[in-house]
Amino acid sequence: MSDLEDRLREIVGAPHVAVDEDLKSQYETDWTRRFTGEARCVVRPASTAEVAAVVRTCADAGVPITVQGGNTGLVGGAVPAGGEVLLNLGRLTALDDVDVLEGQVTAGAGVTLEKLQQHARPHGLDVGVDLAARSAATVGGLVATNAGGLRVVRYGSMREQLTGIEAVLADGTVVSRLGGLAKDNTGYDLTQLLAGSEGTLAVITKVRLRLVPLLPARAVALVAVAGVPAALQLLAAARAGLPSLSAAELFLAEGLDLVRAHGKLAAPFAESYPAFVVLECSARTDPTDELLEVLGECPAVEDATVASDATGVAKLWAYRETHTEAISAAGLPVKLDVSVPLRELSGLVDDLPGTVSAAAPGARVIIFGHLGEGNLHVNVLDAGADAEQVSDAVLRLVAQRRGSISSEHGVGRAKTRWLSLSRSDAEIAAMRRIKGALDPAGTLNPGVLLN
Ligand code: 2HG
Ligand code: ZN
Repeated sequence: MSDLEDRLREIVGAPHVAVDEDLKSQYETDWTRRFTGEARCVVRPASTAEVAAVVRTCADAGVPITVQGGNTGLVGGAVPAGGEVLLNLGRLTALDDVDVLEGQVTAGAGVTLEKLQQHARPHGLDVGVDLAARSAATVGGLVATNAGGLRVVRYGSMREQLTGIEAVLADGTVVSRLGGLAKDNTGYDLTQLLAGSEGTLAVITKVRLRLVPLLPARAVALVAVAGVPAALQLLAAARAGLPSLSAAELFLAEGLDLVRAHGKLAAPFAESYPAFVVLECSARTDPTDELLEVLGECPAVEDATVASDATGVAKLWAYRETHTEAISAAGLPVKLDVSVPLRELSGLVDDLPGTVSAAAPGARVIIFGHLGEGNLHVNVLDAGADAEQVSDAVLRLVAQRRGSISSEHGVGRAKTRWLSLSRSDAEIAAMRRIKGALDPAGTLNPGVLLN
């Protein structure tokens, strides 16, 4: 092997540099199986100092780097295009004690969301972000992609949880801002700049996160509604009437059929309905009564089933949370994560099937997502060779309705072509200048976000 691999072995130890295909392959394909590329080697450092040395060594050699956390992304942002050093941060698992006074914690980039939740909860605190990939998704990746998930309606996305960051710049310099000051107006906010930068500006090695009070009492309603307008009517009632509202999710009849077949789940209602909303309330004391009151008064509710015990809650969530795996088991979907203003949501859902079948005759569309943010996960199965046309048609439709071509999954490699549908030329030019200033040689995640 070449000098570069030898130097990387000196930095992280030989067992943590993989060059053989059978050792590299698990890192080279993303969760969707759609995005894959060959890494020159996979390097797994265990500390910030090791990351800095790896980045500096690659920069000196002029070799690009692909940065990877838990590899649960869905837009090809953490897998190589071909020839990069794949920098996997899964060994950065340092986890500081929970700072109960500040209500914050500092975690290494490789700590999984689930591990962080388990760490915070015994202190009566919790992580504001939660999502189905919690057991594998790492906090570094969640911050780098500004992940959203199931509780954005209450606590915002990952950037809202962030109070500080430690990162390695493209030349190997370490910037560290982990003091977690609640107020700190001392110039450009590098922490927030790196949130959602998808590994293109720096390698995030540690994050400092604000925690939220642990709310152990949960009540979940699965509500059958007549369609998206009714779902929105219920959302408005829930926002106004439920101070404990912690999630408002949407799925449709086609998705329900798929998850039921995949997970062998019972029908939630005796009759069939076109659309379903999951409402979750979380509080210190059982919020079931306030949830039932809102459901009882809202004319949009066709039928509802409510649970507040852990098993019942998990059963209801399964109808929504297992969409991704059920779709993946049915084929290789085109995954489009989009959002539109809530007033445009119903029109978009109406237009999607026609738009998709015009682009890919015979394709199936499964639509679900985060109702509170107008965030739809448009999954298209059986698009075959027409995948690119489907993406183009759907993303243009979203742009016409003043929406975003990437709501919470990022741009990755999947959507660079369409960035101008959501960002003006002036914005993209400013983004390129930021990229040029922080990574002048373009070695960090080339081809991701900006092409
Ligand atoms: C979710 O909300 C995730 O479950 C995955 O963002 C979405 O599979 C998808 O398209
Ligand atoms: Zn989602």
